[in-house]
Amino acid sequence: KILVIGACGQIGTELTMRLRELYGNDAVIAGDIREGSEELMASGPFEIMDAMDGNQVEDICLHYEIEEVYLMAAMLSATGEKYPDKAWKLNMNSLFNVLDLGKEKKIDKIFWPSSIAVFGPTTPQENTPQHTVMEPTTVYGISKQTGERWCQYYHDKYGVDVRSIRYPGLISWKTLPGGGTTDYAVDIFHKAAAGENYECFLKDDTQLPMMYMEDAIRATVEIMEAPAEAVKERSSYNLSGMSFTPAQIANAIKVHKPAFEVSYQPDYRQAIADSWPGSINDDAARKDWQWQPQFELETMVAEMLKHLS
Ligand code: VAH
Repeated sequence: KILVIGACGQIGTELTMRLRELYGNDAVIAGDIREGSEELMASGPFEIMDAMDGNQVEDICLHYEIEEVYLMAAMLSATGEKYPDKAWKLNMNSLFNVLDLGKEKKIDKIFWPSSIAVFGPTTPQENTPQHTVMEPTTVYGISKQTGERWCQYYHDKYGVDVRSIRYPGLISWKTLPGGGTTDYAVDIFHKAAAGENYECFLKDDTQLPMMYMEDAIRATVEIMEAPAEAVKERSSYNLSGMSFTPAQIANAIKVHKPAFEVSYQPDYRQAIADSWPGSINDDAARKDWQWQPQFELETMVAEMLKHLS
């Protein structure tokens, strides 16, 4: 049995649906602090739960005889800067709750998402390597960097089979993102599809690593289905789909929506975006578990506008 914690989030929603397609609706328990989409709630077992409550997480795992946990609950970069203590508590306490179940052999396998937010202003910004300087400047980035160190420690010291991916910005249409700096790349499609213009909170030349959700979900399943000995990086894997700037995605949308206009009003999220790399080297994922992205900018834009229009 599988438990997805944070099943109602931007990644969690689509991940839960995919896992249910693969392993059966009743094999995948969805858990979150609040209920999710009608489609998600109708598709299989659901538990209202607090990822920070270790007793509740353990009770649910024992009750449903959970073998694998995908811990998708977190407070993201932008909101984390508004509520630093809450972001740290949610992102770290939830991780220890799940890692400890692995250490106690109550569950067999864990997926935990990291992020390109682990990189900072002193990290090489182009084609950022798997192993490099990481001095993150956001609470979210610090929590992800620390979380990676703990995943490595629990794997090396207690044999916990925890696997992780440093997601770039993720673009999807099924579930709205919450509190991310890369969320502009989702908001822009909702405006374009509605025939409205978009005021972007980042500068037009802010290049960021991005990925279409379809690729991110497939990567998550692929790393979890890989043989344990293939997963050599037990902190977290760099993963890259594409890189683009707001101007580039705006132009790609204009091909479909010629009247669409974007204005640029950078806010506090500009400094967060400036601290992150522009592009990522994911050779390790390609070598160790045969990662291969399938969506690039034009394909993604067509997909997003098709589903949102
Ligand atoms: C955020 N979408 O913006 C998340 C992600 C790399 C960005 O971690 O915070």
